[in-house]
Amino acid sequence: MSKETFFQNIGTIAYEGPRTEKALAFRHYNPAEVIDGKTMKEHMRFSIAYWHAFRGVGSDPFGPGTIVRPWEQGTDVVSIAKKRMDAAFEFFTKIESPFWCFHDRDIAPEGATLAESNKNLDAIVAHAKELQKATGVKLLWGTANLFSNPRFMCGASTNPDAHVFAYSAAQVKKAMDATLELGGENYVFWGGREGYETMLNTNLKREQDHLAAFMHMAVDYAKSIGFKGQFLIEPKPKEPTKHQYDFDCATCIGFLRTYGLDKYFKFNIETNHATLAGHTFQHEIEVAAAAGMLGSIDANTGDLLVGWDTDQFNTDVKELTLAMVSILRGGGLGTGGLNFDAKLRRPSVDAEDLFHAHIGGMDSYAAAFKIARRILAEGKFEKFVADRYSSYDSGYGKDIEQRKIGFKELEQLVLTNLGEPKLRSGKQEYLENLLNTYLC
Ligand code: XUL
Ligand code: CO
Repeated sequence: MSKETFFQNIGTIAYEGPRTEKALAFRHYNPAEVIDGKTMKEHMRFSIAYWHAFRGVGSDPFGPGTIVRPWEQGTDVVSIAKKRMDAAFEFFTKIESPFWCFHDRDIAPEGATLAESNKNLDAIVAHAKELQKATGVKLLWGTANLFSNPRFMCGASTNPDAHVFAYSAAQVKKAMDATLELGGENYVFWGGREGYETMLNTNLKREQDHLAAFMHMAVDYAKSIGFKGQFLIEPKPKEPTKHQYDFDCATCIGFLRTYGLDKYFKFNIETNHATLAGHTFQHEIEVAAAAGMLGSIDANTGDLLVGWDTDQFNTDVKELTLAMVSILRGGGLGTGGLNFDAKLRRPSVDAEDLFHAHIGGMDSYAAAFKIARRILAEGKFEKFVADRYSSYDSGYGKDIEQRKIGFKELEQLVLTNLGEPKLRSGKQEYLENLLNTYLC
């Protein structure tokens, strides 16, 4: 790593325990703590999102950026990008994050031509490779930005112009090369502007066919270069377009199965995208897990009172506990991780705020992880749910599950034997109180 340090007054964040008065310390995330033969660092698989942590400047539709970083100085854009990356790896190391994630255009400046952009990316990827080697920080996933440049104003692979499709393919090819070069464990597809505003100018069926063709090309290309990482789709229901094609996990499962793509993909579930779709975070995790497609998490949250993607750090231990219960019950995240796709609020202009933000997110997830493990180990909710469905464990219930019985037999059973079902309480309030006994 470069000798210059960028966060001079801040050292490596240490675990100080839940009662510490120190603000720049972990209370629950103890990276070295071993649980079931794995360190907390290995269990949590935290990742820092380059675009927010190192490209976010606090701009919003009403005003420009507020956040000024000392490493953003100079005239040569590639040199600035390298310096920025030095600062980023210093941060990843000090915050004890084992992983990071990027979009191609976050890490390297876009050039005047695709060839120039590719050259810039090559230079920065080489630099990132050295920094990864020096620090041990690994790449969770890479992706391509197919939404910022005006050429993508009507989508990338769903663009009505085949020229834009071709450009998008070329860009994703290069981003996959970069991800492979950096040992990325996954590759993410977020639908960017893959959606539409009005049917007056849109052929929905053709656009969806084109999206599928693009995904098949990506699968073929990954095979051809020997990329073994997991492909992940990141659903989002709206924003920037009114109708995004990758609305939620259920919609994406339908799409992937329709086009014979399901065996190649899992999901990268983002909390704020789940809530924009009118779901809870836990719901999306359960839908993905039920399909065997739980892949990774973009860890953030929205604001209950705001209807867009505010990408905030999530410190709601109750919500995260429910999510962790579903993640652990679903078999964990495999090659995925917990990526902080979250940004500082506009007035959070100090470098220190970047630490406070990630400490809060990491500690909340770590606390949730520990509580969820206790909940599952004690098995009270699992037992309740198992009892609730126990009528399907034997007799005609089992026959229903095994599809050995039909309407006629069931009608006969009700008429001659079963009669009127007895009402059984769902006990929601009791269970909510039980959940609170783990939280406070
Ligand atoms: C956008 C979003 C993206 C993806 C990666 O809402 O979440 O940053 O995570 O393209
Ligand atoms: Co995201």
